[in-house]
Amino acid sequence: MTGKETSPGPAACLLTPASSGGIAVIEVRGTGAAALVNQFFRPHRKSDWAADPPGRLYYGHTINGGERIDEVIVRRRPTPAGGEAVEVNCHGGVVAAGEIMRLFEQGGARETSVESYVRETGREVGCDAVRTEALERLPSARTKRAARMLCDQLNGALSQAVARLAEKPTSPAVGRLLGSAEFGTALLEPRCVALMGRPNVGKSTLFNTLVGHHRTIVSATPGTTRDYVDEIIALGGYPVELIDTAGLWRTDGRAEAHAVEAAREVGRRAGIVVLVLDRSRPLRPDEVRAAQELAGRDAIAALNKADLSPKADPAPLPADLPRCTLSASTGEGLKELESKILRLLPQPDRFPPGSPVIFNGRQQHLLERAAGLLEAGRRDSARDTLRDILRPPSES
Ligand SMILES: Nc1nc2c(ncn2[C@@H]2O[C@H](COP(=O)(O)OP(=O)(O)O)[C@@H](O)[C@H]2O)c(=O)[nH]1
Ligand SMILES: [Mg+2]
Repeated sequence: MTGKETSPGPAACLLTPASSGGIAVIEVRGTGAAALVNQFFRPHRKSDWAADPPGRLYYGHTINGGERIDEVIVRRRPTPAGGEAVEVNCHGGVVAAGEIMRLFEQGGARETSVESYVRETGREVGCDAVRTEALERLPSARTKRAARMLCDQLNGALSQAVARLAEKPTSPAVGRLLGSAEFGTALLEPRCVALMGRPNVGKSTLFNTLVGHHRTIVSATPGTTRDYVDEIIALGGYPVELIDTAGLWRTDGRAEAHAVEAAREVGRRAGIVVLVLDRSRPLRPDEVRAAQELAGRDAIAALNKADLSPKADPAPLPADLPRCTLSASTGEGLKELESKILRLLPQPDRFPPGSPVIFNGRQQHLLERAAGLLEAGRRDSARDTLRDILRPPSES
């Protein structure tokens, strides 16, 4: 954002996604919004729509010179701050809405993103910073639980908790609130879960079963899926980025060394590693080495192909590496793997609906700073810092 957001002239925002759909909504707002739309709108019945009181709907067409562009319904929207806003409902899809956006830009409107539109709306209705951030983040929530958490914060759960803290700041209370940051982050930033293992152990099959539809190529020929494939799935209310690490595991002469390297590499990149093993064959030394490399980390050994008769002896696997047995083909044992993964994520029952939750780095950073100030006995500065969490974003 530049510091010149308050520049005069209306801004146009496509509020609906630029993809196929029944209708699209464009809002033009700021001084001169109605006059701008008026250049491109012919109401069906002759009216002085731009001068009428706001709130009424006008049916007509958008026009470019003499040419009709689309059939639209236009409404002037009353804004809380007494500003000007015009909503244009046109046909959906990328073409109609795109053409109208271009017309408005030719007429002098600035194009704004949905994010800055939402931010401005928050400011307009007098939201504090935290509630505005919740409003901004809500459209990109990936799971129901994430959306509900953000709705709670939009309704003031975190704002009230922070305001109470600013009145009476104590280290334990600040610490408790900080404890919610891990939950907030896990709901909004997908944790990576990487499936690793030798070719042909069933990584892609497991990936597809978990994703619930077939995006990767499943093949009986080892090493067919070379590309790194990922997909966001919802697991127990958390968004999780599932990664199929096909191709990372080399099986040439230095297989064991490569397995260790691969485990390290995947471990660095992924939050959680699922080491997939084929239970219908004896374990190989490189698999045991990879398992040892992963012990003590956020990792799980998944003994796959449980529908076939077992040939693998799991004894050499490290005792502290959680393990489960499953069949990616039949889905048997999948729930157990999922619950093992969920055990590595924050426990949601600590945050029942309505709980205040820290959900971004800015809030966490300021809360940590307040904690530090309290430790140092600087209570007044801690109060100011806590109030900063709620301070509406400046015109920056
Ligand atoms: N019987 C059985 N076959 C499986 C299972 N999981 C995968 N496979 C088969 O094992 C072969 C290799 O699977 P794939 O997912 O491509 O392994 P990747 O190389 O690790 O990605 C394919 O023929 C799969 O159908 C399972 O749980 N049971
Ligand atoms: Mg594969």
